[in-house]
Amino acid sequence: GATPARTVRLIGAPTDIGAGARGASMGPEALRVAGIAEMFTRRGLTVHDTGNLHGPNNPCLPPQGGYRHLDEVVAWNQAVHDAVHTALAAGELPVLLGGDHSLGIGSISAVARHCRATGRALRVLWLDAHADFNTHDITPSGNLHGMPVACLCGDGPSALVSMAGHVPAIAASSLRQIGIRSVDEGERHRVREAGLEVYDMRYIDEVGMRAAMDKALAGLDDHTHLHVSFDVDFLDPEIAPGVGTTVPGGPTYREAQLCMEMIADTGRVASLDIVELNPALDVRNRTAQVAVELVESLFGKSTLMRDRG
Ligand code: HAR
Ligand code: MN
Ligand code: MN
Ligand code: MN
Repeated sequence: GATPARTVRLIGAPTDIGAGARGASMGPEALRVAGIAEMFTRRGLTVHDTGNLHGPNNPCLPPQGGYRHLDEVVAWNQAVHDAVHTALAAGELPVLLGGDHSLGIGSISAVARHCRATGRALRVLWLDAHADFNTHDITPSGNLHGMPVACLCGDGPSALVSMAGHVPAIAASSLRQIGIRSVDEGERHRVREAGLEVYDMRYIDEVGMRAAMDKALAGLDDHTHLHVSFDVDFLDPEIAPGVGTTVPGGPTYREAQLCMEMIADTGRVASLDIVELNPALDVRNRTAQVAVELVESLFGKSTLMRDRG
């Protein structure tokens, strides 16, 4: 099967437009300061940093019709979609430096568009404390970073739902959620109804990260495009305090490393989002550094036994 691209394109999207807390807009620069480009170079990849996208400022308004900042979220996601799609069309591996997780709509819509055009299967790994499966009528906040999975699966405002050019952008069956431990009441029913494959913290506690990841990664073939959407609040707040919505009881450093290493072992990672990093809430850029260390494992860094150089 085709090997994923060896050139990484860094795409900064400095916005917190879909979040409740301000500050994820500083994520892209914090990741650069933590050495994300140098890390990819160490992994033997060519890095093409195309700088930051532009979009509307955060007007900090209350929800309207169940959405906060819908027009602005659409504008940012269109910019992300276009940049990610351009990178994929150029044979590069897009790495979205968020920004809040609403940007997963644009990013994964572009991936879905690309997979459809090239006849590839898609698997999306959603690493997150949250299911992000809310809709306008059940959201407790109106924040669109709590709705990207719903939008991608076809439930949401038309401008977001149709961004891939086909609706739904992805089948619910192509998704695996890992690390989930905060699901709102109405959201829980929707997750069950849609039959999402969720490896929540209870499951990981009971069987361990290894068995959970074996299941989440089952059924990939040589042509599967593997997209990783890494919401940094996936991690336990003890190791990742720099996020807007911390939820205790997440994966430890070692569990997260194993998760990333097992994904790397598939050799199929073809696109990545790093989202929800909030430098305003971080301690000396520690969360950014942890994120970079984990992404290094996601791209094949391993300890002695399995090191591939
Ligand atoms: N479930 C809550 C809501 O919809 C909080 C969502 C927080 N989302 C993120 N991304 N931080 O996962 O408002
Ligand atoms: Mn999220
Ligand atoms: Mn989250
Ligand atoms: Mn509705």
